[in-house]
Amino acid sequence: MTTPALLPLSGRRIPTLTPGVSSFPHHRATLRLSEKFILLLILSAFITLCFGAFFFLPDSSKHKRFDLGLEDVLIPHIEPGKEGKHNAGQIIIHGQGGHDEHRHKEEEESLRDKIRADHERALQEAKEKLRKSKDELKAEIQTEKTKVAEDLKKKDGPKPLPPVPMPKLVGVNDGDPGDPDTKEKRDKIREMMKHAWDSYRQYGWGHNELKPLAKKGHSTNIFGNSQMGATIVDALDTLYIMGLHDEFKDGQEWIEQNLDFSVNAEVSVFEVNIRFIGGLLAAYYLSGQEVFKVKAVQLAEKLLPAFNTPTGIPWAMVNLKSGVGRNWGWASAGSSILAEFGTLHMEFVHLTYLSGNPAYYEKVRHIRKLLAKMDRPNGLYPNYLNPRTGRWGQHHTSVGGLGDSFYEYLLKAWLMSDKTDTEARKTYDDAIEAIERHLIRKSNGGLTFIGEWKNGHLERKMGHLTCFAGGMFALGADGSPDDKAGHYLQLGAEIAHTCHESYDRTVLKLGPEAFKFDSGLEAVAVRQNEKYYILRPEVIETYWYMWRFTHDPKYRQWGWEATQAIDKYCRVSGGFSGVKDVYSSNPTYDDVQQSFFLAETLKYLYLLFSGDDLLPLENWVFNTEAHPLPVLHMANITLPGSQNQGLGKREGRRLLITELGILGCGTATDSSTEDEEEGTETLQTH
Ligand code: DMJ
Repeated sequence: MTTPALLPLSGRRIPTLTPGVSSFPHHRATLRLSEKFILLLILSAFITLCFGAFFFLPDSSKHKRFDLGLEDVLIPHIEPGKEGKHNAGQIIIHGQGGHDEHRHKEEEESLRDKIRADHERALQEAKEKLRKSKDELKAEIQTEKTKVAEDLKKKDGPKPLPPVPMPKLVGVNDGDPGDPDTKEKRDKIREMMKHAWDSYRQYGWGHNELKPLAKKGHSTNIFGNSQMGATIVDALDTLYIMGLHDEFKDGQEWIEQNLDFSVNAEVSVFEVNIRFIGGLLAAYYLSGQEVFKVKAVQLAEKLLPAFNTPTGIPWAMVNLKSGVGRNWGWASAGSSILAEFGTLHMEFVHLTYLSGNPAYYEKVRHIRKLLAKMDRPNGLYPNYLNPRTGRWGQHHTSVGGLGDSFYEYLLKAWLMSDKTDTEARKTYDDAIEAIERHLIRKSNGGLTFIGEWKNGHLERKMGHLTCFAGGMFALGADGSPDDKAGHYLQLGAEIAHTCHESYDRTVLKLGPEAFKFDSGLEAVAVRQNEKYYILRPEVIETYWYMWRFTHDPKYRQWGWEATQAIDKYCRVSGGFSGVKDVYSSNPTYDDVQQSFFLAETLKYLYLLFSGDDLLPLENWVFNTEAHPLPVLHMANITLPGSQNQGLGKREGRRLLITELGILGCGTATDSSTEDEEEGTETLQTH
């Protein structure tokens, strides 16, 4: 029996206690009003509760989910055999759709394996890190930092380059030679340029180079697996000075629309610098088109991570996307190459000048300072330097491959600075003095040659590449110490003569890659793999410099011989090709039209048959890929707002130097940093 405990006391009747009789009446006909109200309240509360339960309590599937272990809910499901391919973050809930126990276990096992493998990999990486030297770790961290900084910069969008005073540009076109015969020859060279360009345009457009026989694009490992139109960039300034304006425009358009450096390609820092940055800078100065300057600076930024080594000597190669650098596998003991890290100065000074970013100049200045502190065996610079230890590799010295343009850039740094960079001039003079003492000899037949120094022994062999040195000696004659200008001009003439002999003693009248002065041999190649000619410019380059300094007609005559030989033996319907044996009357082709054929060989030939007013040497310095860069004469520069107008040459120069901290002269900002000092501590001198 239920006790009506809920009834209010006021409603209870106290029954009389009569034994055997019920205390309460069995029924009552009606409820009181207050009782009715309370009952209604209870009923409505009950109904509300039921509704609430229906809508708000979790359904059964949710209950099921809560029943699963935490691991099942939070760890993404990895289907066996599909590791690494599943959608990142996609969560598959176990326990649904009837997964059986076996599958569940397999998945757990696969997860554990993955976690184990991850741990092992992390452990391995940690061990490798520990094995690396402090300096290498520092360099790696620096690379990462640079990358993060670059990514941040990218988010803000590219910063516009600051306006800088433009050097007054002298002699950028025409150069009419005057007499009709020379003009005809010059026209022929222009026609050859057009054939080379048109063929590339038709069959190799956008590729780095051209295969003129296969009639398709070509590339080599110096450009990685990129398709960066090396021929277009390398050829631009030649097109410009030859007045091939439509072709120049076509090239410019391709660059505007297609030249992109965010590519996953491992490229040669040296080659990209001399061909691309040099080519773009020259195109900018000649044409005034901003796009070339912007692209040059963008590309240069991509090269900077190559300098993140323990010593600051750059790697030979860098991946343009990741910024990871390394050296050529063939180089002595992991070394960087003298002619590569020593051939950046001219372009990097201009990059700082045009971008206002001191980083470029600091990098090359650091290299120079580091080299200045090192001992040099017999006063010579070995071709190999280890960027980790700062020690020389093998003691090989060459004025040809691996060494050549290092010496060239010392002289040209001085010339480009309007002869104020006297440190560069002194370094050049000392180096050439040691080279003359140890490497330059006369053959039995009276030919002056430059041999190769290998561990204290002179190899009596000269490379085609070494032939550029005739022009370099002539260019450096003025300003040489002890009034030796005549001597150096003479030395230039002797080298030009020897190199001409190397051409003249072949069947095709084209020079071999290397030639000997030994065992009765004079200026001829011996080994089969030294008999090729790949459209190289160095001999013609020397003819041109000798022509400019002497106006001896034999240089034009020799240049014309070479032009005819190239046109006769290297020209094919799809362009120009190198030949494999210059001693064979029936040579085979190598099927490559090198980009330097358009940048250098044809440009030097064209200049040889032009007047001296085209790109005068007082105003222009040619980089090692024949890209002309202006001398930074302050007298010729008008600053915007004309702060320095009316200033004398000296004051004007001081202003430029102080503003930019460049040109390595006494008044320049000293950019040496603590890092630099640290870097040199690791050096071992011999
Ligand atoms: C060019 O790329 C440059 O002249 C470089 O300095 C070495 N030689 C090649 C052409 O022979």
